[in-house]
Amino acid sequence: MTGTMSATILILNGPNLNLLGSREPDVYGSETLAEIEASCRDHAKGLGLEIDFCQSNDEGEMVNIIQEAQTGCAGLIINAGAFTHTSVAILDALLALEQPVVEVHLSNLFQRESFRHHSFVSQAARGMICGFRGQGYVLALDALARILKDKNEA
Ligand code: CA2
Repeated sequence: MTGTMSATILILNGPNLNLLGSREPDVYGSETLAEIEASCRDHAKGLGLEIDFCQSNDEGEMVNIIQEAQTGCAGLIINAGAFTHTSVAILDALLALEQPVVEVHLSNLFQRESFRHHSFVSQAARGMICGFRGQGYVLALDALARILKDKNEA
């Protein structure tokens, strides 16, 4: 990254995350996805980063979005929703991506059903933040900002 242009972080959300705020606030928190996006925008500004925030219910579309992230973004934050536990296609797309990936989940996966304990995404991620509800996205932005800073200084 050169000059005054700031780096863009892609924040990709998977299936059903558009429903946030409406049901299961005890598991996922009461914030809507739009409110989480607003906190991310606010926090990213303080870090000197731009964000591109999106959501898809479609596995193939998520693969396309991850492939497109190879150009034009400096890092990826992903909450792949239920595809976390099922999708080798999303894992393969993430493994092909050169930019750093941070995985986020609203809920603490390890306090939930055993099928949520395994994540394909984790195999391609620098790290995972789970259990902090919407705040996890802000923590992931801090983690990526540090990774990018270290990379630029190397
Ligand atoms: O904790 C997370 O962030 C999850 O990625 C959320 C996924 C779930 O399948 C993962 O195991 C963990 C589901 C998101 C569904 O969100 C809803 C929100 C409100 C009402 C219904 C679903």
